Amino acid sequence: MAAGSVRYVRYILVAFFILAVLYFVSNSSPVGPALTIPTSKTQPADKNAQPTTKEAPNTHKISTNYDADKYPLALKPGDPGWDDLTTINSGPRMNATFVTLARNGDVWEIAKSIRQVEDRFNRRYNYDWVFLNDQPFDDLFKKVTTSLVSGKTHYGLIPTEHWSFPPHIDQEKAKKVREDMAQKKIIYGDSISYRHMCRFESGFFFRQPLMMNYEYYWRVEPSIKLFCDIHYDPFRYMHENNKKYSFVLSLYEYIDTIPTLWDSVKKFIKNHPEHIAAGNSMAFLSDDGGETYNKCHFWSNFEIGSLSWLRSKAYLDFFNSLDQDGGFFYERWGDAPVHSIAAGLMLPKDQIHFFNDIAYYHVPFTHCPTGEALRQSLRCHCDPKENFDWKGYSCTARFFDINNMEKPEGWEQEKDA
Ligand SMILES: Nc1nc2c(ncn2[C@@H]2O[C@H](COP(=O)(O)OP(=O)(O)OP(=O)(O)O)[C@@H](O)[C@H]2O)c(=O)[nH]1
Ligand SMILES: [Mg+2]
Repeated sequence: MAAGSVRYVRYILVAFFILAVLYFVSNSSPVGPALTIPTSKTQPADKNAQPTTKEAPNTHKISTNYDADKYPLALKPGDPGWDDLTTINSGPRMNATFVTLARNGDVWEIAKSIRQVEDRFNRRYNYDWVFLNDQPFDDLFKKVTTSLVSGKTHYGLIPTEHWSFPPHIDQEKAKKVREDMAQKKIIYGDSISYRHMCRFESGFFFRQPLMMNYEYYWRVEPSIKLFCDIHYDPFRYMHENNKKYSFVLSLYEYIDTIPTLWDSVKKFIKNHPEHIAAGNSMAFLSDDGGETYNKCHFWSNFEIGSLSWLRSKAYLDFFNSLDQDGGFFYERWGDAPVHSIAAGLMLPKDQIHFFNDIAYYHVPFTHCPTGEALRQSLRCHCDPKENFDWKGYSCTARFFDINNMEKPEGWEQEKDA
């Protein structure tokens, strides 16, 4: 071969090598340093990320700059695209992920949840799924979940600082509380790990490195059920309607787990009036203008929400203030009232959404959409008698009332007998 041709071939090989490196870099998982908000797309690798076992190519571009009219959301029967539940959705994708906190032993229960989420929604959208654990995930967990998720899967190990007692907690006092709660037979009252879980879900899941580059999350727990088809992308609904938090079930909290939570909240309101939103949902949380808590909260085992809201100064100030007061350990504060009170006070009312058409079960409550025609058009398999929305122990009617929303036809027949 002539010297000129050899040089030519060498140029081609070098160009090919550069292209291969660029391709590899642009397709690697989004990771970032713990506890920092990303400022650029290129970030150091996450030391706690476990190797991803599948990198399914997401063929649909994540975009916030799209023509929504070109890809209408199929919100109700008859809308364009309503009848298409088989092809991959051609619309844009949000920067969003499913997220699950689980133990290795939860593998078969989370497998059931994933199967339902995929069958009813994600097989047409292929969103990613982040799994988080305080112990390393084992191969079985990774293999089973990766085989079920249609998008990319990522596995993260939670750092000890996010799953342990902060230094200001008095261990003796916390131990005594657990013993007292065990005597009173308060559910999970004697559990340390449950408390770490609640504190983690309240203050840390959204700033794990694997979560940092996402904008929206959808929380999924083991053993949940989805009863109806989901005909549109709820992440897009959140984005296009400027929603920051959403729920499907709401109820009253067990007061023995949060006796002083509202005192801490009032202290926060006093110290940080700048974080309290105009037009908030105080009326959902309190019947006396904020003096006392009525215990209403959104059930956080299902959530679709904005990660940047949770990472905002307002939310972090709120979490840090509660954490400092110690109620995650001196009582048994749950992440559900913590998220709910934060959303209720620091978001304007219209940024909280009730997903009526996402039918859901987590033991022991069911959200089954009211109205036979709706249930049939969504091909639901839930028993409407099980619907919790309008029962006496649900707070959903209150949510409708404070937002001047009309309750669906037939709701009165679903009240307590
Ligand atoms: N890695 C890890 N995950 C946990 C631990 N405890 C709970 N979780 C997860 O945290 C979430 C909430 O825990 P659950 O035990 O479901 O709590 P719950 O929903 O209040 O109670 P249940 O009625 O038992 O479902 C689930 O996704 C669990 O898999 C733990 O110690 N380690
Ligand atoms: Mg659960």
